[in-house]
Amino acid sequence: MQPAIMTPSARIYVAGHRGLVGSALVRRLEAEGFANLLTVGREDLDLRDQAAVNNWFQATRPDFVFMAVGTVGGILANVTRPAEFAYDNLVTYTTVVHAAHLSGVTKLLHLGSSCIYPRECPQPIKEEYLLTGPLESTNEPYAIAKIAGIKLCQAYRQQYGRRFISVVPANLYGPRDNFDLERAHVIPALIRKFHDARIADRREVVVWGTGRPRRGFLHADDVADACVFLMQRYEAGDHINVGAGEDLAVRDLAEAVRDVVHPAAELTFDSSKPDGMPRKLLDVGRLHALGWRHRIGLREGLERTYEWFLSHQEELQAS
Ligand code: GFB
Repeated sequence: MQPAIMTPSARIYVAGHRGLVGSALVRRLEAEGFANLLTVGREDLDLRDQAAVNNWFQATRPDFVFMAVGTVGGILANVTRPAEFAYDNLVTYTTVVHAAHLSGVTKLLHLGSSCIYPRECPQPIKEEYLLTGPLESTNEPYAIAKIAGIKLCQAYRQQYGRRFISVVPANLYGPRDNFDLERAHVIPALIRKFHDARIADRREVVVWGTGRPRRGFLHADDVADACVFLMQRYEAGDHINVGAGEDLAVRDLAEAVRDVVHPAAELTFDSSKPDGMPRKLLDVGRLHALGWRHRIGLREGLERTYEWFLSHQEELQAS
């Protein structure tokens, strides 16, 4: 199949443009000179409303869709709001994929998540391990919605010949992340905790869990770069992993954040909090074979994210 190339005048819809990945995609696409970016806020379009989504697609006629939208959060948010994570995501992926089909979108890219793989997966995790074992319980509803998104894309490919693809990123972080401790993933949560401790002239910082789980991280600008790359070149129905090909223990991550934000701090581990999956390191062999590699190392990415956090204090306090 010939790749579907995004020309500079292509109409490109970034669903979720205010989020971590969506905002990175908008920055990336604007920097590349794509002039017809389409975005719409939740106050103007409820993506869980199929009729409204159909009407919006018919009116705006996107050629390409980056489905970077959804209800997301860290381990605690997944445990406390499983119904929202299931309903919002299952319905949103369904409405967007179906409307994209009805309106004849040229190509759509769905963003999965590394939590779709079985809890006890061999590592690094290859794409073919999907649905080979039970999921991690702390994020099962969210993972099932993400898997449903992948299967929807495949079903519309199979039945209608649609060019709908899925990418599965590592744990993401970067500017515009959620720094609210109830909702945050581990990196923004630790930035917030070390920052607050530094401002209060306090040394102790509490890290959830045992510190032993291992995670692979990828900066939002890198995932945006990979998504644009794959939109232009990847035509297969199988989902594809996107990551840096490296992981580290939460303890080592906490020490790295400490070094950037509050070097005098001391770590305490609260093992009453869940660890989640023991390890999530994506195998990125397929992606590397296509010629893509990440650019932003963890230390640089943490520094850039902390700079963003410092320069957006007012915005973060208002939200
Ligand atoms: O980033 P995180 O919430 O997501 O947590 P998951 C990663 C690890 O960091 C877990 C530990 O072992 C946490 O216990 N951790 C330590 C902390 N301190 C903190 C803290 O202050 N806040 C947070 N949030 N974690 C999510 C899934 O899993 O990852 C989602 O629930 C999704 O479904 C997302 O896949 C990418 O990697 O455990």
